[in-house]
Order: sequence, then structure tokens, then C-alpha cells
Amino acid sequence: ELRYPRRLNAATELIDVPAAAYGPGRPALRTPDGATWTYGELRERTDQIARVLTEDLGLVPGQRVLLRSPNNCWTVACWLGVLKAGGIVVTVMAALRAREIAPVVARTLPALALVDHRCAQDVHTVRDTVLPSLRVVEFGGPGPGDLVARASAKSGAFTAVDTAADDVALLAPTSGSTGEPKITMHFHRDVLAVDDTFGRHVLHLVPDDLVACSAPFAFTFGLGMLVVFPLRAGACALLTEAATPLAMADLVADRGVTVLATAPTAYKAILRERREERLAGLRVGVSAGEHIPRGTWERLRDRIGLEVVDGIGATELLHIFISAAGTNIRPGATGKPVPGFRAAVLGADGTELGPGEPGRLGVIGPVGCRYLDDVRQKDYVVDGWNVTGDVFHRDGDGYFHYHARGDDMIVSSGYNIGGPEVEAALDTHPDVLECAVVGRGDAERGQVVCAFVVLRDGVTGDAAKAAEIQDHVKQVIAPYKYPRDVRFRDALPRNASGKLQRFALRAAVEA
Ligand code: 3SK
Repeated sequence: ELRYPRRLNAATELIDVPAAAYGPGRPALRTPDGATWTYGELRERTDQIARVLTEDLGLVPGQRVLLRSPNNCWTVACWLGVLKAGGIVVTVMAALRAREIAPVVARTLPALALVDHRCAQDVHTVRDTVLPSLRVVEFGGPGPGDLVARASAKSGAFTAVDTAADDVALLAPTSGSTGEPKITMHFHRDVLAVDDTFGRHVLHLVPDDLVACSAPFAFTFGLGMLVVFPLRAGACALLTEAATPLAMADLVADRGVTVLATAPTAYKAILRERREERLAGLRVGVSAGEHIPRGTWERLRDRIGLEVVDGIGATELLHIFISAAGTNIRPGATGKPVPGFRAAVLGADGTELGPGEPGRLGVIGPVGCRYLDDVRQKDYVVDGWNVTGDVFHRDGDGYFHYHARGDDMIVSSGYNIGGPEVEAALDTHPDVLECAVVGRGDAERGQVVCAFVVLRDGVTGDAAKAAEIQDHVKQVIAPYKYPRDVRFRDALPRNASGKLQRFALRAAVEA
């Protein structure tokens, strides 16, 4: 069991402690344009931000601060500075629009908003329409009132506010499967707990590691991979504002990245363009955000010897809770509960199912779901289990195998069909660039499998192509699983963190 002191400020543990332990001259953050911030510089700038917040902007402990910016060095200083000042960070992605930010602001009522000047307009709009008391402070711009200019005028160390280990540090919104945001609350100790579990037992970062991740800080996957884990290990993070999978692969090769964390879609794109050699220098490749198809995992292993660390996490639990690395990897399985977590497969009545039986995944650990004032809390936490909404089975050796999201399981003519399995089969067709599968209500069969397919450039999506793809799937998996309904699209709907929005596809098929 993890134990933390009753009084704890996560920012102290993430910057002051490592700066002292590993040396203030060590690189903490790098950017593709060649900038480097050392631990000493990040500590100084964090303290400068905390001073501006408390001395000039009147922030008092417990107040909330909206943070909206692409991944860059000042965003890290702001994130740490808010925590040091005893505030609570509310993260929203730079990619969101005013109509998506508005409900988050209305629910969290921040006192301040720190926003990169390039994405400030939407926040001003939300202030004007939802919360006139919100004070919006821009950073990274040319103006004299800019936060960076104000911070640079401050000097002297800032003593972190003496927060309790279970004071809230972070409010992280999640869109959930319906698109209606839920706000998860995480404590100062939770920030350390994700490192003391996944970071310590699976990632094993060392000070010489250079870590890159495609996820924004506002998605807790990115926050963990780029801020919490590297800083606590004395390692360095390479921050990219918006990089395509191929650009990411080039950065890995050209900058000597040793740890890459990204989604399966990125690994697929790199493989498709035959650029996997660019990843050959990686010590660790992490895949999360959605299930990595076994074929993708095997191609990376076979072509460059990279055995990707698969993981499942949730914003509700802050980070990854089932995973495996090194000799513990079992191809095809997501992994085992990360030390510190317990997991079980639950039946419809909430009892634990035995090996081989698919059911809903339940997780218990040092971090749990706490929605801010939301009736959906009772659906997520049931009998003490955090019920993630994913369907898994556990094998006799305790490995967890992914089937589908609970609401993605397609039941057709009495057969249970996991959408990801059909997707993996579609994926092997040479003309399929991307695909997603959902169930469509059907009078005869209950549901039928409906596939949304994006074809490679230059390939025509017509009835003949649909029939060819259907035949192909029947060759790859059991014929009853083939998509009876194939719809061609130019692109699939994804949210700002790149996650597929299956609810939008489900709505489209039922419309
Ligand atoms: O798997 C996910 O979606 C996830 C969510 C939050 C944090 C980390 C991860 C991998």
C-alpha cells in the first residue's frame, strides 16, 4: 500500500526535490526548436509564476485556475506554479472550442485562466458569456501584461503552500462516451501515486531518458508521460505542440528520444508509411488511449524488435492501471494490474467472473474516480470498484485481455462480436486506411456489424469495394463477424485528444 505524508504539495515533489536530487543543471524540458530548460530553470520559473499568481493576481489556496495551452515549457511552469501556490489546475485542451470549454468553466468556476496567447480568444468568449468574473491572463505573447513578462520580473524562491496530501490538485475533464463532460478530481497524492505505480513498476525511467508523447497535457496520459514521470525520475521531456505521427517518428530518430508514448493510430500510421526504422532507437514504446491490435503490435516487434508496452488507463483513475513491460509482456494481452492496483472482471450482478469469462472491468487502487458533483459517479463506482466501461477477460495466469468497450460489444444473431476484432480484420485489407465498427439495430438479427471505412487516397468506395472488403474480413475472422453494412467516409470523428468518438458513429447509424 502506498503511504504519503498527510501534508504534501505535489509541485515540491515534482520540481524542488528532483532539482536537488539530480542537480539543477540537468535538462528537464526540451523543444524541437532546440530550447532546453534545466531543472534549475524550471524551478525558478515555477516559483516566478507562483509569485505572480499570489502577489499580483490574488490567488488564494483552493481557488481554481483554468490552463489552456499546447504542450510547451511555460505551460509546465504554470501547471507547477498553480499547485505550488495551493491552487487547483483545471485543464482544457487547446484544440477545444468555446462551446466545449463553456460547460467546463460553468461547472468548475475558475478564478483565473492562464492561456497561451494563441488560443486565448475562445476563453475570452467563454468569460464574456459564462463567467464574467473570470480573469484571463495570457502568456507567450508580446504584450507588457503577458504572464511571462510579469514572471520574469520576479525573483526569489517561493515556498510551496502547505497543502494536504488529499487536497484537490487537478480537475481533469473527460468527455466520456456521450460527449457530456465529466470533471474528475485528483489529489496531490494521486499525482505521485500514478508515478509510484505505473511510473515506477512499468516505465522505469532513468535520468538519461528523453521522453516524447503525442498527447496534450490536458489529457492525463500526456500529463503523466511528459511532466509527472520524467520530472520525478530526473529525466527530460521533449515537448511538441502538434506533431503528426511521422513527424513524431522523425523526432524520435533525430533527437534521440528513448521513450515514446502515443496511441495505436500513430504506430499504425508509422508502419503504413514504412517509417518504423525511425523508432528503432527507442528503449520503450508505450501505447495507450485505445486498444492496440495484435497485428500492429507484432509488426513493430517483427520489423524493429520493439515490444510495445500496452496500457489501459482512464482520466477517472488519472493514468494507466493495467499494463506489462519487458518479459512480463504477453502478446495479445493488455497486461496485469500495475502493482498497487487490483482488477477483476465483473458479471452483470457485480460478482467476480472466473478465467476466460468476458465481463466489465473493475479496478481498485490508490487513485479512484471522484467526479465533481455528477450523478454519473454512481455508475462509475459500484461496490467500491471503478467500473471503466471496458469488456475484458482474465486468463488463467492473471493477464487481462481486451474485448471491447462495454457499449461497443455487438450482439448479432446471438453472437457476441467485439468491434475491435472486426476493426483489426478490416485493418489488414490493403486499401483500408482507417476504420471503426459499431453495432446497428436490426430487426432480424438484433444488431448487425456496421463498418465505417476510410480508404487510401485514390481508391473508390463503391459497392464492389464494399463487397471485396466484406469477403476479405470473412477470410480473416469467423464469417459471422463480417460487417454487413460498410460505409465509406473521408475521415473518422475524433475528439481533441485523437480518441475515436464512437458515440458519433452510433448516432449516425441509428439516425
Ligand atoms: O487509456 C486511456 O485512455 C488513458 C486515460 C487517461 C490516462 C491515461 C490513459 C492511458
